[in-house]
Amino acid sequence: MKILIAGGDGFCGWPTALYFSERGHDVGILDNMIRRDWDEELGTQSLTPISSIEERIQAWKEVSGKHITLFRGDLQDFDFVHSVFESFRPETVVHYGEQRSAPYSMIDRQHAVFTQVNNVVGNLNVLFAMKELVPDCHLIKLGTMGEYGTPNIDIEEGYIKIEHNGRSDVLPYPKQPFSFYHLSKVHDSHNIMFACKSWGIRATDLNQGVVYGLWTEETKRDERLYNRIDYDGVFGTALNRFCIQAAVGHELTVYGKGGQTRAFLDIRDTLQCVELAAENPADRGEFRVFNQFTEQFSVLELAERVQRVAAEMGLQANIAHLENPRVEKEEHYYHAVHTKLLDLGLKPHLLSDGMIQELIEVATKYRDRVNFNVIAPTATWR
Ligand code: NAD
Ligand code: USQ
Repeated sequence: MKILIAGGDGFCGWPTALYFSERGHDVGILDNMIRRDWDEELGTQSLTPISSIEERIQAWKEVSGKHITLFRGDLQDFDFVHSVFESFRPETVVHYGEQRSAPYSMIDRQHAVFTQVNNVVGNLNVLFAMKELVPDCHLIKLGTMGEYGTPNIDIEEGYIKIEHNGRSDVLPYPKQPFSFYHLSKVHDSHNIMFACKSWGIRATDLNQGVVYGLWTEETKRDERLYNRIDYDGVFGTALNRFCIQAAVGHELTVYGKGGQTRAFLDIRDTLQCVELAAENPADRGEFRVFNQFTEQFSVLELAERVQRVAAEMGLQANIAHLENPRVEKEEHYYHAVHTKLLDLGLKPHLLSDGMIQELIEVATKYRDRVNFNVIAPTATWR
């Protein structure tokens, strides 16, 4: 399969590129490396040292004998996107290439506008390039479970049957996103659904939960292949952050009561899910939605689990209940359906104490790279 990974230098994209390359697919990476600029803007860096994209691709060639093609440029630039699709002619596009931090999108007007323009325009450019150049190509778009918010009813996979005044229809599930970032994903979903209906595009929207973990079989193979992992208050996500905090002796930063429940998955399952979607493409004109996660946890439950594993390792991790910088429910009903990927054959890696221990060990190894000043949350929703 010719597969283009947009955002292929990122946390999910880089291991995905290696995973498909290892399995014999012809892989292209499209990325403008802007994620690395945001590290500079925020005064932070990945906990693990990461090589430049050129070094990464060269190292992969040396380690595996396999070639990955690099397209360095901005998804917002349609001439660039057009030229990539014209020369590479992908059969599958995995689209990770967006600004993905909710706090980053809430810093101020400029960051909110940037996030929505970057994400919505980039995604539209992909859709137009597909329509014009590769109409049979399958778009696998990374969405988010945060599109749905926390309704007081079960969350279905993309659609819900509604009865109203004696009539019924299957309609897109109501959206109550958590941030301007999450809203950009809702806009993307609507644009993709419309393109499928109007142009016969095939698309799968993967509404992914919070991803934890670091290692995949491929990224472990050489130091130059290491993946990035974020711990700062803007890009770091709940479980990864707690493990790193435990390792460096920082209190575990639970926001508010910690009853916020979210959907989670291991990064190895991100790759498995994307592979399952790629091997079982949507039909022409079909807009499929899969809820991509394996388990749900409350934030406090995760902090307590990290605290217990850390204690078994001889580390004392205290839990702090910080004033919540976000506007979100801290106690709520949460039950999201997630059967479609299991039906396709997903074999989940459920959260284990071993995974938490491994993350704490990695963070201990790289503790000198941690800047304590960027751990606290800074962006507020109010
Ligand atoms: P990341 O920030 O590590 O990677 C995103 C990559 O996209 C970066 O390498 C960045 O340089 C690139 N990019 C951004 N805008 C671009 C543009 N205009 N042109 C070209 N490249 C651009 O993010 P990630 O954690 O790997 O997330 C990947 C995708 O998965 C995102 O769309 C995100 O919304 C979604 N997702 C992530 C998580 C998670 O927990 N990490 C959870 C659910 C959904
Ligand atoms: N939280 C804490 N303490 C922290 C960090 C987060 O209590 O130190 C809480 C937040 O308040 C929130 C929950 O943990 O209630 C999740 O926050 P997060 O930062 O781990 O994740 P989120 O902002 O939701 O975003 C991440 C990714 C995003 C993806 C989303 C999936 O950055 O790209 O879309 O997870 S989901 O959560 O399903 O929307």
